[in-house]
Amino acid sequence: MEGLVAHLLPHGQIEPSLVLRRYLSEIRGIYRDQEAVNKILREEGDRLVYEVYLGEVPEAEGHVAYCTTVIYPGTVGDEFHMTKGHFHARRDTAEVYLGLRGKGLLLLRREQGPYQVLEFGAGLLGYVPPFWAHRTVNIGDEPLVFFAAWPADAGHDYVTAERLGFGVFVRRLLDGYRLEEALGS
Ligand code: S6P
Ligand code: ZN
Repeated sequence: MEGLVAHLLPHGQIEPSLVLRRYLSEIRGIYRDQEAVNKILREEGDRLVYEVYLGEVPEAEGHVAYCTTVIYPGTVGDEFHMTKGHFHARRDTAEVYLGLRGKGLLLLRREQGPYQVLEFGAGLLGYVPPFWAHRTVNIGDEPLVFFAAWPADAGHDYVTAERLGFGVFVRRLLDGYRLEEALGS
């Protein structure tokens, strides 16, 4: 491929890019309160939780993949909107996040060992080391928007991340959030 310059638009979209939209019905398994999921689907219909604007780069060794993620504000029960979360299929690959807008948390965990919770958002740069699964949570009242770059041949393993979870639930409080340890993490 040739070099390119893409546009970063005011709401965080990249142009050109491939847009992935994650709706609640598709990612419902990440939420603890399935009754709350059912209630939303029944009363409001499906809900757009987050979007990914993926740069058009070959998934091949040597390339750097990049995207922006826009997580809309909201809760499901008392849990905040968040990404599905994943390990990289090639575990020895890292990733860099740059917060562009909003307020969030970066949840990290290894397959064995402790988890980590980092405050992340506009003006902050997050580093996900090799071997750590990662999930982002929007704990604010506006979209959480961030840019990410990672080795393009890393691949994504959602299955292991779903099976292990991230060790904590992030619950909304009137004036912020509370972390609640998940059983068996
Ligand atoms: C890709 C990177 C992010 C996420 C995006 C959505 O390696 O970590 O671009 O893909 O934030 O999260 P998820 O867990 O649904 O892929
Ligand atoms: Zn990743």
